Amino acid sequence: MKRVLVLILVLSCIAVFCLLVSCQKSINATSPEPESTVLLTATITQTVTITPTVTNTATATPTNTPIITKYSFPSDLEGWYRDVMGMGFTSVAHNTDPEYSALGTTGSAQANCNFYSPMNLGYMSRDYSPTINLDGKTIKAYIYVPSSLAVLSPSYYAHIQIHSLAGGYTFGGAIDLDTEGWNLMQWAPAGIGVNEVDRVTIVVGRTAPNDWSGVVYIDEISYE
Ligand SMILES: [Ca+2]
Repeated sequence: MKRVLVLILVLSCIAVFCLLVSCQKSINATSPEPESTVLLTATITQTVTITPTVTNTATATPTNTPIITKYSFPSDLEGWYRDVMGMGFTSVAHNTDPEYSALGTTGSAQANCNFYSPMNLGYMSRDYSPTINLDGKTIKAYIYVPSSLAVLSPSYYAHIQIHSLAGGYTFGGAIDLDTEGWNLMQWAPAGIGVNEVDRVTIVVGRTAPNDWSGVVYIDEISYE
């Protein structure tokens, strides 16, 4: 009888042991994984704005462009053009023939002319933007008169004309084109708008209906 009780007790212990092992396995199976250690790396970007130091060196803004004191036309028309306000000039081209270049210089402006009513004026102009200041300046220009023009009576004339928004059109320095060869016209403009000139024009015109076609040359236009 004792042997039977001992056997039962041993079997019971074995059963309890097995039960405990089984429970431990179950607990391990449902336990959460240990939390990971997250390493947070903060990236700090710093934007640095550098503000330059501004030194105010501004001076008065000029209202006029620097004056080109002389147009000698060595290689082109230097901004001068046939102005449709005076269509007696049918075109203006660059001349390289030294015979028709004033004062022994190279090149001149060649104005091709056809004067017939109502084409009584020929204009060759140059525009300025910004304006130029001709106050106290003398404008000079040479014009070559061919014999066919010089013999006309009454003669043709030439003069210098300026334009400004303030003063409109003003002209001076008129000469009669009655002498063959190079002729000088000159004029010291004055009055309203002379310090803000936006256009200078060399004008050829006539006062009588004596038609003429041919060529005049213009050279050495200066503001001094
Ligand atoms: Ca020239």
